[in-house]
Amino acid sequence: MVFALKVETFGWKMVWFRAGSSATKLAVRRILNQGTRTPRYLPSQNRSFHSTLYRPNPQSAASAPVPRAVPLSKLTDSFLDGTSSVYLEELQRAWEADPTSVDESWDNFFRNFVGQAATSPGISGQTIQESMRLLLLVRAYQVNGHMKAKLDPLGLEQREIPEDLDLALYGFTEADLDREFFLGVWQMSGFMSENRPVQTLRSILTRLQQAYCGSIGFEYMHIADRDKCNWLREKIETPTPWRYNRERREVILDRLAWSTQFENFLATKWTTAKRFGLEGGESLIPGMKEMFDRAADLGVESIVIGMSHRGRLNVLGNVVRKPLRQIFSEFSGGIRPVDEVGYTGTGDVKYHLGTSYDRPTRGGKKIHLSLVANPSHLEAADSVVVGKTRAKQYYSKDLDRTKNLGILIHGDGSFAGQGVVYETLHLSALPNYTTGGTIHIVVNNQVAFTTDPRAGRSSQYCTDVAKALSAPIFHVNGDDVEAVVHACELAAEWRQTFHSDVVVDLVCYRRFGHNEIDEPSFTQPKMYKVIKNHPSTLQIYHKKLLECGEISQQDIDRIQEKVNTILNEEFVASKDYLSKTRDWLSTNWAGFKSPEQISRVRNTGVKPEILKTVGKAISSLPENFKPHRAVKKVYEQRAQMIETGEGIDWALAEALAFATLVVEGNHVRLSGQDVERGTFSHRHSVLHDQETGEEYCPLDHLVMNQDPEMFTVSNSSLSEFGVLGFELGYSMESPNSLVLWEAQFGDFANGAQVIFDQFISSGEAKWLRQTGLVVLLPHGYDGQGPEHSSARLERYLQMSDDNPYVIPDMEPTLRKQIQECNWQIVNATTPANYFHVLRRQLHRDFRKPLIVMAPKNLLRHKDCKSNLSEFDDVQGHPGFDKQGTRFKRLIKDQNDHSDLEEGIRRLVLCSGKVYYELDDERKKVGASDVAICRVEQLCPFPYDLIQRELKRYPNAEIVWCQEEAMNMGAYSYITPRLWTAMRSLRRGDMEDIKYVGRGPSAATATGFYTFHVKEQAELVQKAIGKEPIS
Ligand SMILES: Cc1ncc(C[n+]2csc(CCOP(=O)(O)OP(=O)(O)O)c2C)c(N)n1
Ligand SMILES: [Mg+2]
Repeated sequence: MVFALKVETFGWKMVWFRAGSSATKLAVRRILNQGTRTPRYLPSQNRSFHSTLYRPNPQSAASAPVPRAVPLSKLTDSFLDGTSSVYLEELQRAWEADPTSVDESWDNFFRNFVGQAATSPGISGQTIQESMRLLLLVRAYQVNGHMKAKLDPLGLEQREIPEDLDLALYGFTEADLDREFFLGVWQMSGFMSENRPVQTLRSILTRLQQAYCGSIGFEYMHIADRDKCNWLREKIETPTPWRYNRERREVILDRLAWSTQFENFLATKWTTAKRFGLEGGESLIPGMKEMFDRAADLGVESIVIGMSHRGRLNVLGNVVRKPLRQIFSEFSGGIRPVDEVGYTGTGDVKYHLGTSYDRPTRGGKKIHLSLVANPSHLEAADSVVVGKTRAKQYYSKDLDRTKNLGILIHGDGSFAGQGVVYETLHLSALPNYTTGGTIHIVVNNQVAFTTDPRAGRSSQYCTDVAKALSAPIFHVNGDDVEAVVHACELAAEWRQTFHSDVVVDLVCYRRFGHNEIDEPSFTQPKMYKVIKNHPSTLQIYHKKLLECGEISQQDIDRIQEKVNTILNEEFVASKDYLSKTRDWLSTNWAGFKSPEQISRVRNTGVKPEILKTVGKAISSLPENFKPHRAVKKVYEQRAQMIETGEGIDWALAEALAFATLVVEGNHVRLSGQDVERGTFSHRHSVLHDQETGEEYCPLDHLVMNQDPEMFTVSNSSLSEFGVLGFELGYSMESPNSLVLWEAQFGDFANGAQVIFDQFISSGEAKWLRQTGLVVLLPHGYDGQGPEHSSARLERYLQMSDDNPYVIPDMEPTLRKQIQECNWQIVNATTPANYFHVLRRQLHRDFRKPLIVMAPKNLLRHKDCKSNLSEFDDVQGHPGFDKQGTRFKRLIKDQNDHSDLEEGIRRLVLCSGKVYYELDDERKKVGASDVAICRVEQLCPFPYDLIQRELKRYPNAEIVWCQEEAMNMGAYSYITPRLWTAMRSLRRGDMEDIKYVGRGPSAATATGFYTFHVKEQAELVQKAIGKEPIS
């Protein structure tokens, strides 16, 4: 009999492969694969087939093994290798000797398959082929049931239903529907669970359809983890369909009414205003609110939300609870905020603004909600939200990441189309970037502006990108508000259970045009014909509730009236509403100065003894640690530099800046591609033991019991847009941190251009949110070709908002120049100056982004060294000038010039590493009548120091020298400002500014090294040479 079973099974398999479609073959292959991939998640004793636990049987404990049921998928998988048949034989022999010695499900199995008397008359005659087919049928629903789900509220979707959902494919007919089948499978949940092994085919099919083909389409079988799939099956394949009670339904109704009436109200009061309404997708609001309530029940205390235009005002008003009167007031003309300090920035359109609020939840808890401000650029705020969430987790010591949650609302077009979605998703499981899962909701209105999905994406669903991350995806019909709520709750539960991303694809429609004054029928005539006659989600829900008799027309009217009354009251109150900038500032930033309030310039020098102590800590390694030979040498040299106080190089200066900030209690975080070692092998902030591979980061060992995250340096994923956005979001959460992002080479930063243009350069002006983010952009012409030379300094300078024709108050006690400017751009040339500019970021009462043209060859340049005395705050030391030790915005000539040098024939102003080449040339030709000054801070322009130098050299020809092409570098930025500085001293006109540098060029640099050397030599010679510059 055992032999017969084996042959039969094998025979089935042959038949199957002959008859099976490619889809079913794929399913079989998946089953087999899953069988081999998942064991690493199983408890160890269950890993192998042969180690199945036996149930002790008092009578036959010694003789017969007591097996547990074996997953049938495993049986199909391993029947071919013979080992399982041995096991089965054993099992069958044990069962024949004593049917109670095996697990109940096996008892059932053998009763049926070996033709013994069945306990249930209906099961008799079930063949092994039928079992297998039934399993595949269930499996097919799990995999592809969503293809048959009723997702489109408009009923326009034309999807081909996969043939593997067809009963006939499995050889079943009508006649089989009332037969009972055995289905119990070990370590499976839901339908295949061993807890409900026997069911009629009809009931299996009905429940499969209800579970997988109703208003929610579940996509999760791409997840390799068996436990996660089982968890979902447990929730999906419930014995009876889920249902909300009357009380819950009333809450859902109320929330849907708010969502719907809010849009209606705006539509009637401001008929021609653009608001990017939610009509057609109103169930988003009850969905989000119920999701938040569930999340709060499960421990979430704070939620950071990111979303674009669609439904944003509705979310702001109804979910985040921005005062309705404020929203209405902004609609009526966007009154500029006024408050005691008066700074207003430029403001932004109403559907970009953010806000935050503490909201009571259904369960009686409070949850903090913040909606981040965002630009028009779809999806650009994704990683900003995630970064902010991660920062919240750090500051609130949310170690298991269950208290702070990030939620992103997407559009269907943008989710599928924008690359930053993928870049953000890929941060989700990285140790230094994970937030324990983001919940994504796609407001899938099946159109993007005027573009249909078939023209807008190549994937079946707009959410397919998330499958790469093994995120479950719940597609849900937006017209079934209860299904939306259910999917949203499930998403919250998933996130709190598995700490990973999950997607709710809310399939809805857009009742009007892209915005309210747009005509959709130009491009989607058929769709809009259907929409015209389609009842609203609220009307559909009213009907459903009235039909089931749970809610009366009076209840409905009461809710409607209440909502309308409040909307009207708020509208009246909006007329007198005066917005305050306070509404925009978050609590962590209390006490920080707006550009209106002066923040005193502070010293950034550090006490010598602290420098020595931290210097030692960051240059020593544990005794038994075995670094790479070359790295060991680097560390020995660093220790030597600290010891002698001489020759401190760039990397050590940076480490000293980080270390001193950390010991002062600040959080420091540096991220970017390969930043741990440093692209140029100079940083070595994380060392690797050459024998054990163990890592050691000296900056993690500065203070006793240092929180390992207090100093974070982390290689990032190979993304600019995603990672820079993340760090920006991170930096905005708290001012007490130095957050840095480093580009591998400066020009790669243009992959993150949106973050520079839309956020870093203009975020404060638009949204009154400060950030002290530091961006390190390796820059400098050293012959490596067009793609590795330029960080495109000109672009950052061009976006600077300091007025080129107005000199602001430069008096040290009154100077607010940096506060008033949108960002700072520096090209420091000494390690000490780099140290001070980093420290300056935190040693002030405001925060301002800092763009650093970071060096490459200066990292090892013999002259690019500083002494420790330039880092300290000791009077009389070289770094200490009249105001103490600070970042030098301009470094004057190093030739010990007096206050008046009438014999200097030329003043060469430059910035960055070309200085060292100019200085070399000057030494070479003995041009002591040439002065060279370094503009270390390009933006805002150091008018005071430039004028000081102009006065020092009254007879000098004024030259701007740069190594970049004329249409690049700082030239265009410098010229009008230098002229303004000269003009007020009557030192000449625009044409008196002489240019030395490369000519205009399309590419940033030559690809030929020899040509580079020639060009470089020529420009340096010209700048120093005797010939007047034309
Ligand atoms: C990066 C970017 N490109 C283009 C646009 C212009 N734009 C605004 S809305 C929109 C369509 C968005 O479609 P979808 O993501 O489906 O959102 P919906 O408006 O349908 O809610 C486009 C192309 C934009 N805002 N951002
Ligand atoms: Mg859309």
